[in-house]
Order: sequence, then C-alpha cells, then structure tokens
Amino acid sequence: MFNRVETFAILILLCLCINASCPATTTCGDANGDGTINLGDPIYLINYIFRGGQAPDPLGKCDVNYDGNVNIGDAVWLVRYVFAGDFPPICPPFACGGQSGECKIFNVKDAGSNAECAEWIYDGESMLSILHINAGFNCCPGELTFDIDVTDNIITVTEMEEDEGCDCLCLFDVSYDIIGIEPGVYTLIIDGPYTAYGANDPLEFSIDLTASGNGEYCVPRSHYPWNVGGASGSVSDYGECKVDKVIDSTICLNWFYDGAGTLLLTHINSLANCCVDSLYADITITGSDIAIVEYEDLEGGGCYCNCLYDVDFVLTNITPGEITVTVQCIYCDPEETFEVTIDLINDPEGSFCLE
Ligand SMILES: [Ca+2]
Ligand SMILES: [Ca+2]
Repeated sequence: MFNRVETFAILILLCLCINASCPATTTCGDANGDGTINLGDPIYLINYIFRGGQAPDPLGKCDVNYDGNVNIGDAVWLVRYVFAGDFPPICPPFACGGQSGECKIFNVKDAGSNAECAEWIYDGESMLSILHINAGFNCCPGELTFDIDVTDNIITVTEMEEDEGCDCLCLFDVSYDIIGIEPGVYTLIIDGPYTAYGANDPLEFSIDLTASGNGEYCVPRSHYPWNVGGASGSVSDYGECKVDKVIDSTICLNWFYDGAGTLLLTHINSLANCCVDSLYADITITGSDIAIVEYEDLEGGGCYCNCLYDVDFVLTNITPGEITVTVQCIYCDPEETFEVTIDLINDPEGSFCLE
C-alpha cells in the first residue's frame, strides 16, 4: 500500500512538471483539430498544400497514409476514408510541443546546469510525454520542432531549432508529447543541435513502456552550454625530462591565483617515465576540494628509466577562498601524495614542499 501511495505521489509530482503539449483533440487525420474526422479535414489539408493555408499543427498528424510525407496523397486517403469507408488514417508517431520556459541564466556558483535530464510519463496506450530539462539550444532558437523516428524498438527524437538568432547558447526546458508509441520496451534517444558540442553523447536510455508509468534519466554534462561556471582543470605543460641535470629533487607544489578564477599550479619534480608520450591528469573539483591524479601515457612503449618533470596545471572557475589540493603522482610513495590547504585570498601565490 505504501508503494502505491508513493507511486501516486510521484505521478502527481511529474504531472505538475510535464504540461500536456498536444491538445486533447490531437488525433491522426484531424487536420483542422476540431475533434472529428470529416470532409473538413481533407479540405483543410488541400488548403495548406495548394493555397498557402495554415499548416495543420502538428503537421505529423496529417501523414495519414504513413509514408513519411504530408501531401495530396494524404488528402485523397482522408476523402476515401470519409466517403467510401476505406482504410482509416494511420500516422507514424509524431510530436507536439516546444520550449516550456525561458533561456535559463545560471549563477557562476550554481551547479544546476551540469546535468541534462529527461522526465517521462507514458499513458499505457500511445502517448509518451517528455520533459527535457536543460536542453541546449541557441539563446534565440525560434520555434522548436521534433523529428520522431521509431525503428526496431528504438525511439529517436531529434530536436531542432528554427534559428541561430543570437551569439550564445542557452539551456531550456522543453516539453512535448509523442503520439503513436505502442506499448513495449524501447531505447529512447534524445538528440539536440548542440549535444555533440564538446563530444557529449545524446541522452540514451532504456525505457519500459509495457504499461503506463513514469521515470527520469539524467547525464552529467561538463561542456558549454552546460556546467556554466563549473570549475575545471588540466595539465598545460610538463617541460623536459630533467634526467641530465643536477637538480634539487625536493617535491613541491607552487601556486598562483589571479583573483579572477584562474589558478596555476606547478608540481615540481613529479616522477614519471623518461619517455612519456604525454603526462595528463584527472582533476576533480568538488566545492573547495581539488583532487589531482597524475597519469602518464606510454603508448610508445616508454623507456627503462624514470625521471623528474615539472608539471603545470591550469584550473579555471576556481572560487576565491580556502581550498585543499591533493596531488597523487604516478610513482609516489604514499607519504609523497601530498595535501595542501591554500588561502587564495590572503596567499594568492606560494609554494609548499615536502620535507
Ligand atoms: Ca477535423
Ligand atoms: Ca503521407
């Protein structure tokens, strides 16, 4: 009983979020949207096709012969159905909807833009309602349209914008209904014009539509227009292997903070293979904690020796304040994995060395 109540509560919650995007009367063949299919519909369609009349909204409900186009063949199909009782309208799945909010402005410290999500509700028969949260579009995208393809239990939604009206990208919440999805288990793929920007994959997840239900799926996004203000960092340089030089091998971390979000770090005397193809790092920034894990790329096979490098890192969007940096080097002993707490406001430049 508890579960049922819980499910009901979730349904209510989702229903509040996902607004119906198709008018209640939206049915395949009802070109003029008056709730019935009669002679008025082929006339409306012919007006649109030949006389520049208003387009059926959505247009997809008029591909009544299921051939992927809306043209005179569909009007003929409707006439034959109305007068001769021939085949009824059968449309491929189609969508109605659009953006359900303004371009979202995120604060620099706001983590709200680093996930892209899809909430969905299925009515158990035909209609799959989707609320696509943090969908990336141009800031001035004009009208949004949705191309729906259903092949071999893969539903692919391609979201398209009419315009690239502004010199910026933006995140929107977009909601639409897809009509004509039969019960079953599907893979749902939602792709937009900027998903590939920054090598993001489209949203793709398995969705059980064997009965009415609802769910949510999210992926983290790190690249503009997502993750606005998100801090990030990478190796910028690692110089030459210092094997031939007489050096002080003290291991240090030098830092310089520019007061505007950029933090430069140098790991002095980091040990790595003499013949690295590259040195790189995983840098995880969680609040004020910065965790750096160094790696070497030895695709060329490397050499039978190690040497010392000075590894530079550039980190951006670092909020002023006290931070803790941990650096895990490639061949460090545990005591050489060091942790430094730095006050970026009072000590914007400094050095910490291991004993
Ligand atoms: Ca009608
Ligand atoms: Ca057609």
